[in-house]
Amino acid sequence: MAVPAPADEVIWDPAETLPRERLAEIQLGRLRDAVARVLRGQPPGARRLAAAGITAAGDIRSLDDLARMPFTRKADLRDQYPFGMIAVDRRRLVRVHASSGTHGKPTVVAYTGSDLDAWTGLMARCMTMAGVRPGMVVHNANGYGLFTGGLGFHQGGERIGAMMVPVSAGNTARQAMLLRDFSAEVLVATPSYALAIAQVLDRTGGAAGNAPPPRLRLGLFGGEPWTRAMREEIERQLGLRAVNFYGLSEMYGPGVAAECLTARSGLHVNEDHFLVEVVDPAGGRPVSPGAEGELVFTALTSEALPLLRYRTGDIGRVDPAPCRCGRTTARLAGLRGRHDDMLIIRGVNLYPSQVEHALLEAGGVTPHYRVIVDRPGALDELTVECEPAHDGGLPLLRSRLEAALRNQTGLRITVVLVPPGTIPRSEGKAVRVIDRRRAGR
Ligand code: DLL
Repeated sequence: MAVPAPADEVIWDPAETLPRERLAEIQLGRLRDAVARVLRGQPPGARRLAAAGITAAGDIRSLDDLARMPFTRKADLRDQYPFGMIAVDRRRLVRVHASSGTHGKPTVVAYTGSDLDAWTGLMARCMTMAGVRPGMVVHNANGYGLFTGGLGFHQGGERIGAMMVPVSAGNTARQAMLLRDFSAEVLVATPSYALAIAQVLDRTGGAAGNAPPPRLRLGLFGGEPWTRAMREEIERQLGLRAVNFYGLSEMYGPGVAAECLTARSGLHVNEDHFLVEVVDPAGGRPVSPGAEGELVFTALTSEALPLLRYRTGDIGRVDPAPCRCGRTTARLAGLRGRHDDMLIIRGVNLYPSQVEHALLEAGGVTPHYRVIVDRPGALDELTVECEPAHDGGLPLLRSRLEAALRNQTGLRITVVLVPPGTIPRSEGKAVRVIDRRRAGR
């Protein structure tokens, strides 16, 4: 049962509150269109559909037919680098973006004019749901360039009628100055960069009485996994309310899902543009409803890059329960990072987010940390580097952190306390894991 939206809730697009049956009708129509675009313009996708017995859009009779379609993977984009998966005439493309790959070449994505318009609308929708309103000053510290986090938020904010400050990432001391001088109300950044900015504000403010910027009240953060404890830390340091944004370049960029400020409990998926499935990362079979697994998205509206059943590698859950904000869309929960980032240490699965959770819950350290994996002999060894928040009591702090890590992960992990400021600060997506096993050192 849908819940009526609270009187002060602003809904950007009626699609956010549709009855589920109406949403499913729209999804089915758009899925057929997406299949038609693949059959017409994306030869590798069309071949795979044909092998699964789908040669015309009319072969899709219900949303259940999605399960008949083969998956698309990141490797398909890599094999077809840079433009082989683009389904329209190259002259119709008006923009490219890319995400830095772990395998050398980036993953390249492209947009037609109508794709940009749809993406901008989705960002306006998500930013509205997160509390951005016309006239607000929005400081965007996501990198402008091939990363979708810069221009994605930029376009969405402008469409709302907010005043976008396109600072981009880097030069952190200047970020602090501009945040204050322009009276920013909203900060957009990756969570790890938000922390780096907070640190500079703290250092340059303090006695002058101007840290953090007094009007700052909202943070739109995403692009990398972050724990609840990290959120609390960022909120405490910057004096704002943090809202989680999720997306990936292959599905336009940010704007796939975001939290509403009203509940901040799970990220509403824009299901009229993206079909979401959750599958077992090993076999690809659907998990039982509400269970954790790999998120798989189908791009329903993209003209340039209609990816069907795209395996994101991201682990999370989908909660279909109606939200008290009045939206009827399902919500992503438990986002804990990419399956590829999971370390297997002496047979135990470990996500960097578990380390983050243990460290911040235990307290006494700054929120900057690195996980170092090494194999000095026959067995893997894990070291966590972190910075003490205060002087003194270091041996005690160290054993307390090691106990917390052991409790959280079941593994014996050595803690190395390094001088404050030693852990490299991120300006975008933080690199948390240094794996020395494969490097041959
Ligand atoms: O990171 C798009 C984005 C920018 C989303 C800014 C939100 C805010 P890519 O560079 O292609 O696109 O990286 C996508 O980042 O598959 C996840 O692994 C990870 N990721 C993004 N948002 C979150 C999040 C952008 N809120 C990849 N929580 C995705 C956890 C996230 N992981």
